[in-house]
Amino acid sequence: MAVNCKDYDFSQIEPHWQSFWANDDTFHADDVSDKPKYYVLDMFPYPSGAGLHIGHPEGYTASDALKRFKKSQGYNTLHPMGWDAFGLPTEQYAIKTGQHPASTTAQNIQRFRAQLEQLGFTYNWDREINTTDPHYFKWTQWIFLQLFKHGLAYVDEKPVWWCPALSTVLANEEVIDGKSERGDHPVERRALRQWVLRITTYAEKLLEGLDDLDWPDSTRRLQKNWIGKSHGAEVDFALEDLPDDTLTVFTTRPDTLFGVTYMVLAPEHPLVDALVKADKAAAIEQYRQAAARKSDLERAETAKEKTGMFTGAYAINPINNERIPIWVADYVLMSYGTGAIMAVPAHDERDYAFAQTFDLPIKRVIGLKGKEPELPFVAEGHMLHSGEYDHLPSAEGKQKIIAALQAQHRGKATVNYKLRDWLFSRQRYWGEPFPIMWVTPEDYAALVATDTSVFKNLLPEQAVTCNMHGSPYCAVPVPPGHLPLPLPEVESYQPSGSGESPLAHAQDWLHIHLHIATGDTRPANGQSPEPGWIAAQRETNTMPQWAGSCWYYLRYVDPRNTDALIGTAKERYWGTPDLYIGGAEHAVLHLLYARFWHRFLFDIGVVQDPEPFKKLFHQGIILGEDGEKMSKSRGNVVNPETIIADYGADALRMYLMFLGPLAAMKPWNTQGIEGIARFLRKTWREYIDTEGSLNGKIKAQHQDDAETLKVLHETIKKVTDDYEGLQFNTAISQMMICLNRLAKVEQFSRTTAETFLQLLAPLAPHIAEELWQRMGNPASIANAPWPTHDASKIVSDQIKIIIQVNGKLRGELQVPKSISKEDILSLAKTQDRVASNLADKSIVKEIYVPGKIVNFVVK
Ligand code: ANZ
Repeated sequence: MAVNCKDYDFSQIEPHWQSFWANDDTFHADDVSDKPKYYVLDMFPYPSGAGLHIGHPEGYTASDALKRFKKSQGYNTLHPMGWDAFGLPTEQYAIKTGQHPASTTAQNIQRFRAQLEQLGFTYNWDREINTTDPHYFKWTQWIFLQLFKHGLAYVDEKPVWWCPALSTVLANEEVIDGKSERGDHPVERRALRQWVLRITTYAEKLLEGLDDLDWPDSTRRLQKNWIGKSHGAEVDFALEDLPDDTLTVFTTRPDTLFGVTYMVLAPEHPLVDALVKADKAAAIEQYRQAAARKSDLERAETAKEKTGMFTGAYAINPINNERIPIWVADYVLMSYGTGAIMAVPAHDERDYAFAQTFDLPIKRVIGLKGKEPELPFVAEGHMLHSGEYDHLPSAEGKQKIIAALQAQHRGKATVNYKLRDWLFSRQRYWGEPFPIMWVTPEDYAALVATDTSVFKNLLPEQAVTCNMHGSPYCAVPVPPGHLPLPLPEVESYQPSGSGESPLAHAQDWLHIHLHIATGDTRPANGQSPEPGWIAAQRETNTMPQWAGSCWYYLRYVDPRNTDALIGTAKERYWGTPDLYIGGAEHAVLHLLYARFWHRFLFDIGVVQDPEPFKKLFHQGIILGEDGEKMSKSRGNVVNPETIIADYGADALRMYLMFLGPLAAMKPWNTQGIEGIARFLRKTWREYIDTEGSLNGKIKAQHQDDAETLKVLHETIKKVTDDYEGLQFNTAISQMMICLNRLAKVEQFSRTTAETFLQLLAPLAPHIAEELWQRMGNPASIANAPWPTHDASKIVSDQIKIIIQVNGKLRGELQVPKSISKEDILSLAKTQDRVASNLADKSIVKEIYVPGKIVNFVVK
């Protein structure tokens, strides 16, 4: 049923077709099929209270268009949507209003979903997921338990931001310039018990895997730098006062060993206490405490003024036995390499700045082809003032020095990664609870010794342990049969004053008795456990928001499976997404974490491919009309709902794709959307007359003229290629050319009319569907097979000309058939290889065989 309107009334047409697609389930994805599959994935949104912003429909229009296009090409398509719904703003709203985060989340999701439907996005809503739904996070918890069992999860004391005034842990984004965002109170670093995932075990695989991915180069480069593989050496320095100890440093430049003028230990380095002279101990302790209040990021900043203190102790340079003073300074991080460096101020920027601040000697040991470039000189060059190594290229010297040190057992070649293990816990309410219980080492031993225990195959080879209130505890997993472990109800979403998460308020949930054989639990109620039961305390940390988004694309394939994360047959059919579209702000962490989990799931046999996202595309940021970032304070925010009300969803969709290349950053332009709206109204008029009937121009039996057919087939070809390559703006330009042709001729054929609608449908599906129906075709237009172009209709008026000099091939040119002899000859002379062959020669004759060859005869 079409809509009854004479003019292009999108406010009637669009809702009509949106409910048609939903009721008809037009875009249903079959679980398995004989058809080839096409899975296009959007980065799922955080359902914030603010609703959709204009950046959402940009990427989502591209993916929706691609899905519609691929369906017409005969694919079984999957285009799902869900909600990355755990998150800080929802928790803060809960703290402020007392409203349960789950109900806020549900409201926000409803609003988001309605907004997405208004845009004509036909997601596979029967596969919708929500990371905060216990049916979903059961499997997030399950993956964590696999990581735990395989020794990839451990507990460590790690520094977090702590605000004494608010007595709470703060996230990085809640700390601004060393003050709490809320209340502007000072914050400090404080070590808390945290879960950590051993992503570093996967560093090499994550690096190697990048090579085969069809990703933007910049994103691959960012991942590579984040993993940060450095080739270098560990060098052992003897200590003047501690003959039994050595000071080992990591350096990427062993070739600068002769230029070392001081050493630096990180303030946390274990040798500091032993090395520091008594008269300096108090001052160094104070320095150390100040350093503890800074984050690694802050300490590593090159621009920061350098601070440090001399310990009074000396090391011995293994290459020349020089005495080197040892300093403590916070620009050296305990978390990288060995936590100690040999400083070469002549060839390292930070060492140079430090040496200048503290007036330490600077010794040049690398030069450039006999020259002495300005210091610090950090590039490679030739070695100077380096004894027997003088004049060697630094790369060669590096290898020779490593070999020499190795021979004397004073060093060895090593590789270091910047990548750190992943701090995987938060002291928050609104996150996945860890499916972990803590028991005493004695009870753990009893559990391990019980053959009939449900825990038998769930424990890591080495127990995961931690200290709580001064006593040791061992981690026991919640058995998979008892998952999901839901969040407890709490009275306050405020963190506990001791830095534990709000989960610590739920006393009945926290203190339990655990049945050794079955894994059953019940509240401890202050009682001692009965025989067969042991006392346990639940983990109160929750997982970070990253957890749920690490694997969601797998769950869409099999969202209601209660027995497995994903069923094997479905996984074999759907594999991983064929295309992933989302913002470049996720270029590092989300993509790296997801790749880590996916590779792990591959290693334990859950998935068939080692990489989750073979093809990735980032949509560009849309700026305000003033060319600035959209922001409430600037008042330049474009609200999708207003645009839809004024122009319709089709106009918004098309305009978002017409703004410029999808990947480009581009400003919004209100005049531009007017242009698109005109194009849609003009399309309507070519098909529907002012009475609301089919336009008499469209004739079933009409034979289109050659020019019309040429434009049409060019359009089929261009639009098909452009959709495939996500070049929607140029596809639209071509459709405009095609429409102009249709408007110009007196009549055009029904086939042409239908083909044009099919090309338009992926981007402007409502109007295309409406006109398709009014032409008497059954909905949906998406079910009609995609048109293919007829090459013979596109007779090119370009010809290829061969260019010769003295009969030898020197180039070729694509030119219009009608080109004049003068033009082709002068154009030919500008070709690189032609010009070089004409240089210093005189032309005797210029021959042009029209449409074929230019030949210059020279001597
Ligand atoms: C001597 C040297 C001379 C260095 C020179 C550089 C240039 P990447 O490439 O990032 O791996 N370094 C080592 N451990 C450190 C730590 N824990 N904190 C701060 N700096 C550390 O950098 C490795 C270089 O960073 C190492 O090589 C070391 O300085 C420094 F002309 O050693 B180099």
